[in-house]
Parts: sequence; structure tokens; C-alpha cells
Amino acid sequence: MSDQVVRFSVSLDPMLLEQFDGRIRAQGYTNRSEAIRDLIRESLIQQEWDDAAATVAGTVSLVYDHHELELPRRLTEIQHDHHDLIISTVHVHLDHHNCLEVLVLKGEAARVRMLGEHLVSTRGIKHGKLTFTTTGAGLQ
Ligand code: NI
Repeated sequence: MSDQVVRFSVSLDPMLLEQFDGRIRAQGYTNRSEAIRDLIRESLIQQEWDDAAATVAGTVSLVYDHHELELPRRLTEIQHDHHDLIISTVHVHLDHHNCLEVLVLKGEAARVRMLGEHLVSTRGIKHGKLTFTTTGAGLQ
């Protein structure tokens, strides 16, 4: 991150600004600049993911009942098939039935997205979510 800052002005409808200020206040932002920086970063991260060959990072969270007969085996198989994209996994036994598994993924956007979507859509998963983030390289 460079020490320089650029100030620029934005023209917009006062009602729109009021709505935006209300929204960012509720989110805990103390100033507009930080909220706008985050929106810009979000947009740039989206662009990274749209570039199939870009290196991205992401997480997948999966909640499932481990008593589902074939499911744990199927999930393990999928993960072994894509071990090069999986940096780390955490498995938490939430209660007698339910497991929460979180996978940290890094690699080519197209492959990471495909793996994440494959895991999330695996039959028997109660809730699955792929979260898109960045390696941070190239992002200020
Ligand atoms: Ni478990």
C-alpha cells in the first residue's frame, strides 16, 4: 500500500447518499472513505474471479450429518481429487449428528470455483457456501 492518497469528488443524488450513509453506519463504518475503499476492493476481487486464469483464494463451508451413509466418503474423494487446490481444512463436530467443515482454497479461479460449487452442491449437504476472497497480491 502506498502512502499517497488521491481525493476525488463524486456527484450523486442526496437521497442515495443518505441511504448509503445509513447503510454503512449500520455496518459499523466510521467514515465514508473506508466504506468506499471496501466497495472498490470488492469490485476488484470480483474481477479477479471473473478471470479464469487468475490466482484466487476462497473458503467453502459445509454443514452435513455424518450419518448420511455415502456423504463423508464422497467429500473425501472430491478433496483428494483436488488436493492441489486445498490449503487447509477444519472439521468441527457440532453435535452428535452435525459436522461443520471449512476448506481454504487457493488456485486458478476457474478450478477453485468449480471445486467449491461441486462441494456445495454435493447431495446431502445441509448448507454449503463458497466465499470469494483474494490472495491479497496486487490489491492495495
Ligand atoms: Ni464431524
